[in-house]
Amino acid sequence: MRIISILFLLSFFLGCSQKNETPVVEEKTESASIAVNSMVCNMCVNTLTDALKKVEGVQTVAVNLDTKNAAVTFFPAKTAISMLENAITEVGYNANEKKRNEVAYEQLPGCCKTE
Ligand SMILES: [Cu+2]
Repeated sequence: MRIISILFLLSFFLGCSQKNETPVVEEKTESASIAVNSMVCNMCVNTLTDALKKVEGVQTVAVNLDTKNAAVTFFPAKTAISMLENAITEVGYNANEKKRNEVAYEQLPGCCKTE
C-alpha cells in the first residue's frame, strides 16, 4: 500500500512538472515592403539580401529586382522597419524616403552605381 501511494505521488508530481513546462510561445512576425529604387542588377540584390539578413530579428528576405522592392518578415520585438531601412542605407542604397550612405555608395561595384 505504501509503495502504491508513493507511485501515486510520484506520478502526480511528474504530471505536475509536465504541466509546468513553459509552452512554446509562437512569436508573431510582421512583414515590411521597402522600396529600393536604385537597385540595378543581381549584385545589388545580393548586397541588399545579405545586409537585411544580418539584422537581428529578421526572419525572411526577398529582394525583387523587377519591382525594386525588398520584402522582409521580422520579429517586431527585435527590430523595426526603420532599422531595416538603416541596414539598406548603410550599404549604399536609398530605402523608402531614407537617403543612402554616400561612402558606402562609393564603395559599391561599378555596375551597381546609378550615376
Ligand atoms: Cu548592382
